[in-house]
Amino acid sequence: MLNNQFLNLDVDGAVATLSLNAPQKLNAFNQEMRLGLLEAIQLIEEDDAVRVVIFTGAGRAFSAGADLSEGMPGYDTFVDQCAAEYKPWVMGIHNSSKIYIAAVNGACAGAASAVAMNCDLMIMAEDAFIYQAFSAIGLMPDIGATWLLLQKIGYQRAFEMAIDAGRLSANECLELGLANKVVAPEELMSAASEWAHKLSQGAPLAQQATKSLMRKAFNMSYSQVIDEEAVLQSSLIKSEDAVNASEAFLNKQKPTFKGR
Ligand code: T3D
Repeated sequence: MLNNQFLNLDVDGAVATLSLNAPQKLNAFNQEMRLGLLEAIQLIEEDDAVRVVIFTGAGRAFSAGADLSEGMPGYDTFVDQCAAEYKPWVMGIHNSSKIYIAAVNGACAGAASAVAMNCDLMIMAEDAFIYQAFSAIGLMPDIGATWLLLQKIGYQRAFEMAIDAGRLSANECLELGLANKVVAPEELMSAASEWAHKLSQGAPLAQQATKSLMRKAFNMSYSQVIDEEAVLQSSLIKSEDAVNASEAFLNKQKPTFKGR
């Protein structure tokens, strides 16, 4: 049970929805929210019934990034603050066995852009945008935004976005491959929920193996990836789910996956 005034966590079967909840400040990350996110992501990870997580923001924005009215309460340096209040839960999403879908409504600025890009999938409302707000206030991308932008949109575009406080509309995000889907604002949460429930019916072991390898494949050679795929596939091939799904295919039936 999560008890944090700046976060809502709802679980509906295999789908959890984690909402940032400080709409008056466009869900800017304050300290209590950041510490709550660490707790929320741990709670979700420990819940075996949850397969897919929708990460979104209450009100008219996903999040405006760090709460600029707060500074760094309790820390001398951002190195310490980042290590204690951002990195653990951001890496929690990166390493999670669950699928995270960012459902981006309205502004998604600064640190929040890193959080959304770090999710496994992204659905955006037509009027949403990703905003590299950092340079507008004399900062550089953080919380992994440098790495994420480079990986996703290439050096020239990433550099321009970073140094020129660039904004990408939802449709531009779709074209660039940052977003998977764009929908009407009023359909965002229903479309995210429908997608999440559909994914939660997929093969859990295959989904987990795919995420774990895709999250590290950029640091591996082509040859190493082929070998690692073969190791993971060897164990998937012998799983009850894969054996039953092949049988179901041959019998023209729909498979049911149990994660075994
Ligand atoms: O310090 C550290 O922790 C270092 C770490 C940095 C990581 C970062 O994330 S740096 C980037 C921080 N974020 C920003 O610089 C974005 C600031 N916000 C904006 O540029 C705009 O708000 C938006 C473009 C996102 C949306 O614009 P708009 O016109 O739709 O809304 P608004 O009127 O600017 O904002 C509405 C309210 O939210 C307003 O409060 P008010 O006047 O109604 O009382 C505004 O002050 C507040 N708000 C918006 N963003 C933040 C914020 N309050 C605190 N922190 C914010 N980031």
